[in-house]
Amino acid sequence: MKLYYSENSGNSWKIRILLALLEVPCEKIDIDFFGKREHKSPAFLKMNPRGQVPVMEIEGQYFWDSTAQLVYIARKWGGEQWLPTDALGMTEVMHWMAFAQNQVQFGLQWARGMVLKLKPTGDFADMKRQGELGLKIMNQHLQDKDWLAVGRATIADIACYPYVAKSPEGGFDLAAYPNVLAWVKRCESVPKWPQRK
Ligand SMILES: N[C@@H](CCC(=O)N[C@@H](CS)C(=O)NCC(=O)O)C(=O)O
Repeated sequence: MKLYYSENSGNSWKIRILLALLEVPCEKIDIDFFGKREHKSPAFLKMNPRGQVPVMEIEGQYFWDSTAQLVYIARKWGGEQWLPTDALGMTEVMHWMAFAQNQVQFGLQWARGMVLKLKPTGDFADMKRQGELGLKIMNQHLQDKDWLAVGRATIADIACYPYVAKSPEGGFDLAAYPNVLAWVKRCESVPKWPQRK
C-alpha cells in the first residue's frame, strides 16, 4: 500500500492521521507539489486524472479521494471504532464525510488556498461565505455533542479536522465558533493523534 501525498496538503493529512492512529504501515511518497508540480505530470495523471493528492495505491488499484481512502483504512484496520457497520451509524459518519467534501473543501480549504497562493483562481467571497456557513453549521451541531457522529471520534472528525484547524490561515476567526474550537482541541487530545508542524 502506498500513499502519494504532499506535506502542505490537508487532504493528505487526513490519511496520515488515520494511519498514525491505527499504526498501519504504509509507504509514503512525498510529491514535489510546488517545484516540479509532479501532481500534473503524465505519470501522476495516469494514477489520478484529477491531478491531485492524496492518491493511494491499494492492491494494484489507485484511489484518488481522501474519503474513499479513509473508508478503506477504517474498514480494513479500524474495526467498529472509526466507521461503524450498522446502517444508521454508517450513514451518520458519511453525512459528515460529505460535509467535508462540500463546505469544508469549497469554503475553508479553498479560501486558505487562495490566501496562501496554493490555489490560483476562484471567487474568494463565495469561498468565505461557504466557509462561514460550514463553521456555523458545525458550531450549532457541536453545541451539545463532543464529536460529529455516533458519539465518538470517527473518520467524520478526521475528514473535517485539517481544514477546520487550519481555517484561520484562510482568514476565518475560530473564536467566533467556540464549540468548533473546543472540538479541534478535543481531536488533538485523542491518543496518538499526530500534531501538525
Ligand atoms: N476531494 C479531494 C480533494 C483533493 C485536493 O483538493 N487536493 C489538493 C491538495 S490538498 C490538490 O492536489 N490540489 C491541486 C489541484 O487541484 O490542482 C480529496 O478529498 O482528496
